[in-house]
Amino acid sequence: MWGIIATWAMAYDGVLKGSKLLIDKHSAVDAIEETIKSVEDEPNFRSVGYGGLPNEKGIVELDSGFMDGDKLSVGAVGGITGFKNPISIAIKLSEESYNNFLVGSGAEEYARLNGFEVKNMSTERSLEIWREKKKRFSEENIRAYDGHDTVGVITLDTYGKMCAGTSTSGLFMKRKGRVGDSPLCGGGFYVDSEVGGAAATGVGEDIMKGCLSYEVVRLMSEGLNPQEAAERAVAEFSEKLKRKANLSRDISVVCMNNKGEWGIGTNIDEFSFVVAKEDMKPVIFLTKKID
Ligand code: SD4
Repeated sequence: MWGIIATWAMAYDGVLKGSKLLIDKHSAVDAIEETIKSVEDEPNFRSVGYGGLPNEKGIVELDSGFMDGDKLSVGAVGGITGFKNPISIAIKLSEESYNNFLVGSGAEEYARLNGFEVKNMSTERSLEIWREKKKRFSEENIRAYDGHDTVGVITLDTYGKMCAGTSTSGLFMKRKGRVGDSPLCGGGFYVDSEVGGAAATGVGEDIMKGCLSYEVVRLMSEGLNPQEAAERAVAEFSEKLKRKANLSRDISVVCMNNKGEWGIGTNIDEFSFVVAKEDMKPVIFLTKKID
């Protein structure tokens, strides 16, 4: 059995590419890299990779994380600028014995030393969105940080290996140096091939408080099926955040177990995600709240 689940409809083409690799018996690592790179490379997806949402200074700072569920190895970059594919750098970092999570100039130096492709990740469009927002900020009191999505992916290969990965430009107009949940193991992603994996999207400041991806995998390890695990983790944590901190911001999670069964949890009305499996062509799903 092989399988992929990914957050947001923008992952569809990437999931197609990743599926082809899994059908050809490539590894879960290759499939996740291909899937996420495809989203990073598309300038029209404005919250991931090339053409991503700039920070308050107009700079595209990117976060990405990767985990190998066989070895439990993790690699991540936070606030990296000027490199084409943060996911590939995160994967490379997961192979190191120390220094697995690098941020800012340290991550950039590592990428340079290891020959990763340099690229200005701003586009005319991303700068235009930023200029427009800046202007409106000074004219009216609009809410910062709207409009952000992370690609979060879980892959299962025909050998039973599972991986988890994320990539994002984070919250729009975020403070310089702000790092969200996406590169945080346990928060933005988690995977253990003996159980399954999960990846999150939404407001990182909230997701990280619940170690949400780890919690979903933990619930699966206790015997819940993926749908029950994802639903329960998001519902219970959303309720807790509301009760303790009066917070009710966006949180969604996708997950898959090592049999290729999948699930999602969300506290928003419309959440899209993509699933492909050995016995199922890639499908985009959209949740719809029924009152
Ligand atoms: C972050 N979790 O940087 C990311 C953003 C995101 O849907 O996923 N938005 O906080």
